[in-house]
Amino acid sequence: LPVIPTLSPGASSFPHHRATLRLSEKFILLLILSAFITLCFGAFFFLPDNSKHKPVFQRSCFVYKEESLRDKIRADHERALQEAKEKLRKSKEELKAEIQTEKTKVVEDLKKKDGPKPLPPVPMPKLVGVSDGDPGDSDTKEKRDKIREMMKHAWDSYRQYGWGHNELKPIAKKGHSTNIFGNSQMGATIVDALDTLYIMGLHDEFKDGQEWIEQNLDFSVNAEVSVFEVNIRFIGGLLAAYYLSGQEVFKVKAVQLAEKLLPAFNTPTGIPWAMVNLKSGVGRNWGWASAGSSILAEFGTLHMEFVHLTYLTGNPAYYQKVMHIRKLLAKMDRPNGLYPNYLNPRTGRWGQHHTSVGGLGDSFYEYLLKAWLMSDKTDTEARKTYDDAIEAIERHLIRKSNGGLTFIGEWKNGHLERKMGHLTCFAGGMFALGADGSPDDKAGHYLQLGAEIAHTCHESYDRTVLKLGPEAFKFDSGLEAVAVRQNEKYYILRPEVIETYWYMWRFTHDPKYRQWGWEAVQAIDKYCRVSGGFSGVKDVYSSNPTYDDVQQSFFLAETLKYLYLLFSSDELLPLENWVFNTEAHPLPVLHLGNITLPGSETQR
Ligand code: DMJ
Repeated sequence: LPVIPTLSPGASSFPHHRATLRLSEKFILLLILSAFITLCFGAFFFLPDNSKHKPVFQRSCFVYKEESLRDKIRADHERALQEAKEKLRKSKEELKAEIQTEKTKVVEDLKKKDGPKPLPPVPMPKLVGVSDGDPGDSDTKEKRDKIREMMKHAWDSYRQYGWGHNELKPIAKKGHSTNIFGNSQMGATIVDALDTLYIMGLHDEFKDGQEWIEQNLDFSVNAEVSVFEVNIRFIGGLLAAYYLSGQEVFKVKAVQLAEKLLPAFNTPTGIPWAMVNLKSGVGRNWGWASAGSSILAEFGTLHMEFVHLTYLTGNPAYYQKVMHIRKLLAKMDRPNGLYPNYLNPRTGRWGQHHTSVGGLGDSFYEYLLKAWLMSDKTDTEARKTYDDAIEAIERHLIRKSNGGLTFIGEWKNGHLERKMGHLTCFAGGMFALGADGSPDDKAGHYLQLGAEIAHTCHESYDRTVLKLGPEAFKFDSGLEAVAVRQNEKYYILRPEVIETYWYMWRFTHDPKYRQWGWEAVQAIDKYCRVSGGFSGVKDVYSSNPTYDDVQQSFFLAETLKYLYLLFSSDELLPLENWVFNTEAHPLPVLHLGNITLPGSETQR
């Protein structure tokens, strides 16, 4: 029998001249290592948090401080799962639109690599009436000073307690925001207030705002914002600040922001989504809107700002987007000649047949008229569309109450609801503004209609305890111009009634409009003013109102601006030369008879 040599145990059994391991040895080591890792992960994820063994494992696996890693992995998994679920739920068109958005983004990113292109020099339109607007008599001047002081109080309070936030909570004395701005902190009040500060001659405050914008206003944020609100408040606000002050920064910021809104138009029809994520460019609609629709007053309130953007940048895209919307609407059937508030951006079909001159419809009509005015009355297509729309509205929505008050109701599937919103009160000013140029020489008729709406809306203020108007008021069951439901009794510092007083004042110089405006100033100062700014109130029929604790940015952009203009001379921002966007940001008339906008050659 051959002698089998005995092996001495231990190290000598491994020849020490060998520097590398054999394959089988490597395999065993790998096995041990992976068993160890599996044990660590198992203990990490599957042992309950309260297990007494868990810390032992955690220590031995050197992952003692890795809690956040675990949470991150879990969150990533959940997010991926959620995204996959959402993708599955989406229609083919939506997915296509998303892919298009991604593509546009890649192209834009590539473009950006070459650095931002400088904006082309374009002539500044003729700016008339950027003046003090001294009203002349001392009484009016005193009243105007009071309004200026209110603006300062609103601004200073925001400066102190809400700076950089979108809005202010004047009671809690801290920042505030709503879903229209997503989870962004974009200083909405600063941008919205700039031109009011400028017009009022509050130069230090204006400079402060400008500095904040230069240093902080950044749109590369992962926030899902309302396209409409961002357009009217931010783009409108920045453009007006640019035209008034001539400071380039405002133009540059407006254009940067506008680029971020463009992906919202990547829908099967070109009707934009209501919301867009500024970072990803993904858009969607409000969950509450009928049949997944976009809203008439939202996609129909882009024209003024977008035409100015094309003018200032030379980029035809803005002009083309809004003209595309106009053309699409022109081709559609309108029930009873009316425009429903809802339009589905996937199918191009109307949603519910509801028509309103208040919320959801309002500024669509306003922008038709203003597109015509802003083009130096050359955009006759817009004027004609406005005239036709108003004619149908008069026929179906405008009525006189038993008590003789003219009101504009809400059309719901062929039935007229005898209710008017505070928002609808802007229409008095719109009718007056559109009087000149109306068909069949009906100028007198429309000025009269404006006066009647102003009167009705004043009544809605006068019939309350606080002399401030409710959100909505009825005209039936013997009740006229008063709110019936508790949730329609609030006043949130809205401007529409004062806006109408101002337009009526400019066209008639009837002293009652200044008197009504002054009543509103006194009521706001008495019931809405608090040490931390101005707040909305929850019930205008209660002598002891509670506050809603929000100082809306439109209070500074619109309410106080219209009041200030009401007590200024007509030389300040004449209506022949300036058109106010729906957030009261003045934009100069573009003499489009002499200018060809890029993109317009192919459209007309
Ligand atoms: C403003 O943001 C604008 O006037 C908009 O058109 C609708 N209403 C609010 C203020 O009430």
